[in-house]
Amino acid sequence: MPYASLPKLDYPYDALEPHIDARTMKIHHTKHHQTYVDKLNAVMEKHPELTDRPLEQMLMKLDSFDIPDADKTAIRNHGGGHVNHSLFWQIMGPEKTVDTKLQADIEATWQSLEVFKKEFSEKAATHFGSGWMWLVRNASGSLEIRGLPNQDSPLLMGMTPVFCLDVWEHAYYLKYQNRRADYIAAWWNVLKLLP
Ligand code: MN3
Repeated sequence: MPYASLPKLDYPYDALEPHIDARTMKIHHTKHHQTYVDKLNAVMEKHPELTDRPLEQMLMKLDSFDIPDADKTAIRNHGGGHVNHSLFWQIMGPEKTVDTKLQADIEATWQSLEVFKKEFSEKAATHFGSGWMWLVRNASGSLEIRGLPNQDSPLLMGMTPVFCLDVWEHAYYLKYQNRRADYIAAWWNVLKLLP
């Protein structure tokens, strides 16, 4: 049994059209996400003593493991890639299933949903290079917008992921090319948690 496997999507690849196109979804899921799963499994095969641990717990305690630094980096990158994409597929959908508690928390923290979306969108549009924009809960439970590089998970920093937006070029380039801001604007339509 491999440590990790590619999760199935709850919707077909074309379900997020026209905002995210079917070809991007299929390549993103079956090629990019699968590669993170495969490379995570490859490093975990070297450490059978760790395989009874959930990935989230490993990312939270990565520094404490007595394994080579290169293997920690592989778990950070490929394990992060696996948990980040797994969450990304779940927080999107063809129909809204609004989390009213989350919406109220956002409105209490940012005054309004519009102010929050504007700040999140601007940070996502200007995030340098490959990475993700996150809504997280920090250690004291407050909501924060955080941009993280590469496939770094907020779990590495003791933060709890709420939702995330993939701003790697592979997430949007086929449809949007260099127009990352257009991809971000369209993405709010398929983030199912917020109206
Ligand atoms: Mn991606």
